[in-house]
Amino acid sequence: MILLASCSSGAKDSASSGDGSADGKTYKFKLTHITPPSHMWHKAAEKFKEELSKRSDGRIELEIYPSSQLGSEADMMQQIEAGSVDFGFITAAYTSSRSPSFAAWFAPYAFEDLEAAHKARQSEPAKKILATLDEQGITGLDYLFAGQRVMLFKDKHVKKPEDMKGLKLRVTPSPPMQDFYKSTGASTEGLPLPEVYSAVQTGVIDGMDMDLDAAITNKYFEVAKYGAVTNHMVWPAVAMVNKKTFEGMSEEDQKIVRESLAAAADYAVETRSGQEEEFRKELADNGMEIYDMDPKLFKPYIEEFDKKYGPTDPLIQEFIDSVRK
Ligand code: 3HB
Repeated sequence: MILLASCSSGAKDSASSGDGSADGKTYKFKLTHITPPSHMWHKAAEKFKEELSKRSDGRIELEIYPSSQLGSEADMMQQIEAGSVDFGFITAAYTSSRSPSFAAWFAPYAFEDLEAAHKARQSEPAKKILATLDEQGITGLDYLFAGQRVMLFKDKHVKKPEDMKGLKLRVTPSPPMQDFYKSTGASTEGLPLPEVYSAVQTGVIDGMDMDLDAAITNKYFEVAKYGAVTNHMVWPAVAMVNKKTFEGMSEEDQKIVRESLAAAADYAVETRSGQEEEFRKELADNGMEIYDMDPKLFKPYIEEFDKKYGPTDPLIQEFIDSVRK
């Protein structure tokens, strides 16, 4: 951390400034994430920025770099580890490739709704999972949720999991998410978001795992006829910070960071929870057939997931046990 300079992370020692803080430092942090400014995670980042400034009387500033401006999530995590970027909202899907216990979040049908997942983020297993980032020089701070995952299909009206057999579906390159689909007999393509539209349009894939936010912002209703609002998995971003930077802050400032993030996470979930009906309607108004699938139909696939992933990591088992009770 550089003192005084515009940081990633610049901290200005202004102990004599009389601003009433414990050590009076001024920070100019950088935060990176992959989503566009219209996405809930960016809005949450803006809320985080606003709260940091308000709670620190302007001492803690944040510059936000959305839309993968600083590279892929792999690049971003490297930058956070090295300290050239301070904060990141990184998908739990990518984070699980660096720290496998994050796969626990992809236990299918583990949460009644988004609020239940939001509450589970404060559970002991969820906190222990965040702490696994420690050994990489990163402090895992919190989780933020966009909507839950749904299934979009180009031209097949999939009514039960078995109907997915033989379909080629875009699923984020995260082993637990891909395994869930593969267990139904589908094959998976780990395409990044920007490649999905043309892949489904040209028939390279038959459908995709997605969330309603991204379905709307990317206009997938133009290329996929059917939308099953399964809400089968949550979609957390992991809020993380360079460990040395965070540990270099006073306890009081660390508390400001944590409380500002919690306010941003609350804002995201409250806003997003109230939008499901609106999003369903928007997709339907744009010609997509929106429907539900009974979660009970997925029971064997849920059991298969738990049986496969629980034993891979005691933390995953602990998390699954805590959410399935
Ligand atoms: C994705 O499906 O890859 C994705 C979706 C989001 C945000 C980021 C990535 O809503």
